[in-house]
Amino acid sequence: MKRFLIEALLLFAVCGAATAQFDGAVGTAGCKAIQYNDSRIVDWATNCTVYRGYYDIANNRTLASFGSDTVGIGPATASNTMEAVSLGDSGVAVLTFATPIANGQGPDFAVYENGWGDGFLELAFVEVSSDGQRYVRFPAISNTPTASQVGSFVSNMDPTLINNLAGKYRIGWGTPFDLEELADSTGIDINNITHVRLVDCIGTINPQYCTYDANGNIVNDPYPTAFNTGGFDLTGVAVINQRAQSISMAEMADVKVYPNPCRDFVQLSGMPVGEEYRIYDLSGKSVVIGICPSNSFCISTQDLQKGVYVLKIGRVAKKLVKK
Ligand SMILES: [Ca+2]
Ligand SMILES: [Ca+2]
Ligand SMILES: [Ca+2]
Repeated sequence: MKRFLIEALLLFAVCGAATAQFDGAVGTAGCKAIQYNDSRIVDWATNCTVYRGYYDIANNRTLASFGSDTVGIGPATASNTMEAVSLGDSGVAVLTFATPIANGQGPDFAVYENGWGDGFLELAFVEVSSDGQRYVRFPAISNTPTASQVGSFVSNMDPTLINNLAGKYRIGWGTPFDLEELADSTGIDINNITHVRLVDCIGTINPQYCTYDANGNIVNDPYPTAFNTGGFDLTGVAVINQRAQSISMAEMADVKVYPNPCRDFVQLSGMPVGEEYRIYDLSGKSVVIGICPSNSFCISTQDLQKGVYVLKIGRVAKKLVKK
C-alpha cells in the first residue's frame, strides 16, 4: 500500500512536470483528424470573407493573394494543394453557414488546411461567434519549443505538441473543434454559432510580431513564408453538428406575417412556440431576435428603418417590408 502510494506520487510528479501531449499525425493511434469525406459531415461553410495578411509581417508588407475567398466555401479538397486561399501573416478568414453550428456529441466542426505533409503545419487560431460581433477563441496550445525559429520549409513539426489550432494535420484531414469546451464562455450561444473566424498565427518567435497561445507561449510555425501563398491556407470548414431544424416547410406554410408592409408593429401567427426567430436587414445583420412566446404574437417594428427585411425561423425565410 505504502509502495503504491509512493509510486502514485512519483507518477504524478513526472506527469505534472511533463508538457501536455495531444493526438498525433494522421495514421497514428488516437488521431482525431476528420477526413474531408467523413460521414459525420453534414454541411460546409456557405460564405467566406478573407482579410489578407502579409508576405512577411517584419520585412515585406505585400499582402498574400493566392486563391479567392470563395475557395473557403463548400467541401475541402482531398489532395490538391492549389485549391486553397492563403491568409498571409496575421490574415483572417470569416466563415458563415446556411444553418448555425450547435454543440452536439463530440466535435462540432472541422477546419481544413492544405499542409503537404504531417510535419509542415501552418496554424491558425479558431474563434466562434453567435452574432458576428463578439468572438470567443478556442484555448489554443502550442508547446513547440521556441528556442529556434521553425523555418520556411520544415517537415519535422510535432503535432502532439499542438491542440485547438487549425492546420494541425495534412491536406484532406480537418482539425476538429468541440464547442463543449466553450460552454462557460459569455456572449456566445454554443448552440447557435453563426460565424467561425480563423486568425493566422504568423509563427515568428520575434517578440515584436509573434502571437501567443492560451498559456502565453509563443506559437512557433513555418516563418517566414514570404510568398503570395504565405501563412495559413484554408481549404474548407465542415459542419458536424448543426442547429435542429424543428420546423417543417408544411408548418411554415401556416406562418402569417401581417400587416406586410408594416409600420409600427407586425403580427406573427402560426409560429412554433419556443423557437427562435430573427429579423435580418439586407446586409445580413440581425436586427430583431426573440423566442416565440406563443403561436400568435405581436412584435414592435417601430425602431426599424424603412426597407426590406427577412424574417427567419430555422431555414425558412419570409420577406418583411417596413413602410
Ligand atoms: Ca460538441
Ligand atoms: Ca499551407
Ligand atoms: Ca506562419
